[in-house]
Amino acid sequence: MRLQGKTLIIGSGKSGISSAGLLFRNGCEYALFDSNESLSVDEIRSRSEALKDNSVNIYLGDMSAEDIKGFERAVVSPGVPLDTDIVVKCRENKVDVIGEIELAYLFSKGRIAAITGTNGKTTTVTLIGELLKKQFEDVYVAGNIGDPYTDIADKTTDKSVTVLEISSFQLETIDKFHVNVSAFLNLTPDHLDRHKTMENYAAAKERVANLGTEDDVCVLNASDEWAFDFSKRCPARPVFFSSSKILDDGFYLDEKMIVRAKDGNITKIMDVRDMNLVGVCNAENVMAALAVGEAFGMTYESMVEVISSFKAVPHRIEYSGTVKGVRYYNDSKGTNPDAAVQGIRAMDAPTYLIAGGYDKKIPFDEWVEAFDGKVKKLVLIGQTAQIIADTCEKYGFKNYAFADSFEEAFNICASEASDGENVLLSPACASWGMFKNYEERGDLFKKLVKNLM
Ligand code: UMA
Repeated sequence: MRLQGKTLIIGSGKSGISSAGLLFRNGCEYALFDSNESLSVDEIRSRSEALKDNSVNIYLGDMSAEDIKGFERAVVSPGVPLDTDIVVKCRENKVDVIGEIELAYLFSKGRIAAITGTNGKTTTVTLIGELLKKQFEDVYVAGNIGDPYTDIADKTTDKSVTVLEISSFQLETIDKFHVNVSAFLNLTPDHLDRHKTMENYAAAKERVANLGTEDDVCVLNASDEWAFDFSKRCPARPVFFSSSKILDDGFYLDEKMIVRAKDGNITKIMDVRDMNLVGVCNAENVMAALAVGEAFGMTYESMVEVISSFKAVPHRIEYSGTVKGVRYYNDSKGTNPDAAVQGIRAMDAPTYLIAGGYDKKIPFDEWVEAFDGKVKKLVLIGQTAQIIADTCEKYGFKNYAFADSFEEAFNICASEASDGENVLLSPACASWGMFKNYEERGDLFKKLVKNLM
């Protein structure tokens, strides 16, 4: 497909580079903008065949209204807030503003499942990908998970099934994006520096099923007040799951058994103790995945086979080794207090916790309350260190220390923890400002554990 007119790609991260690749492969005209003027044009060009040619303009820092007027549309990377200068200028100059997901969708074929929610998206999306690969030949997994949708969109065919992890940032800039099966897993405070209120954040998440019809399915968590509330206005057919309620119609936990209630019948699907994933949050992820698989016509039997052998995804309460009887866990994906609560809950011994990072303006109260005698010592890093310390004081938790670097925090924990205790990296904050992303932070943790061995 060829898009009419010239496209301005905003952001030179993964999404921007992949968008350029998609437009390049399809013979479209485009240019790239990044507001970071300290970037090097040569370095950006070296990152993709699509940017090598000098005829592709790369703008850094700012753009004049005159330059902007020449574009038909702008494709915004998810990390670029919509109230930034460049986006405002595009709109003022009648340039259509869409996101990278929308661009990819214009080139996409086949059926699509899109999963959103504050926590559990990556595990759920990865598991759904594995389930669907058992039934379908041409399955793609992409999106916020780390592999941009624009990388694969033009490779899909009518027979493809694409499973997408979609963030609230990405949902803000969709327009025609219509998916066959969506899931809204949960909503807890996150990204409030950008969305400002929980209502705005929820509204962005709800867009996942915006264009749904009665022929589409939207999987919703009946135990989550925001997801459940959405069922009242969701245009797609809701299918519920719950870890705390018994449902007349839906997937729920009956003690340790995942069951499916439908048309007055109850089908036992699997015992959660037969899974390699731990914690209630993972039981919820599995139920959501089962509901998505069901919507694609899969049998419970074939799904259970896949689920039984499925292992935790990297950086999500990932066991990273034992040194001198101390067990190390990497939960770098605990990038907000709610996700990090799950990390603490999964610990079964006194725990040295490394936390802190980029300030997303989220309160830490519930997270500190979840320490519940399990956190023996907390070592704080990053922008939020003092804010977290103040919250600890409020709840009478005194055993915390500050570290100037990630390595120092790790060394404090490694030198003080003794046989039978745990060291957990579960920062309750994004890594931005100290690391490129949570993967880099988690990888450093695992490297430091290896160095001790
Ligand atoms: N930039 C501007 N102007 C701005 C802000 C940023 O030009 O005002 C530029 C930066 O200088 C940088 C580029 O934009 O060069 C970065 O773009 P980006 O932040 O959108 O990052 P990408 O590398 O494109 O990665 C994005 C997602 N990042 C964010 O949403 C922040 C990745 O999710 C995603 O994997 C990737 O697209 C592929 O789809 C990461 C994430 O942290 C994992 N997501 C958040 C989360 O999961 O909580 C939402």
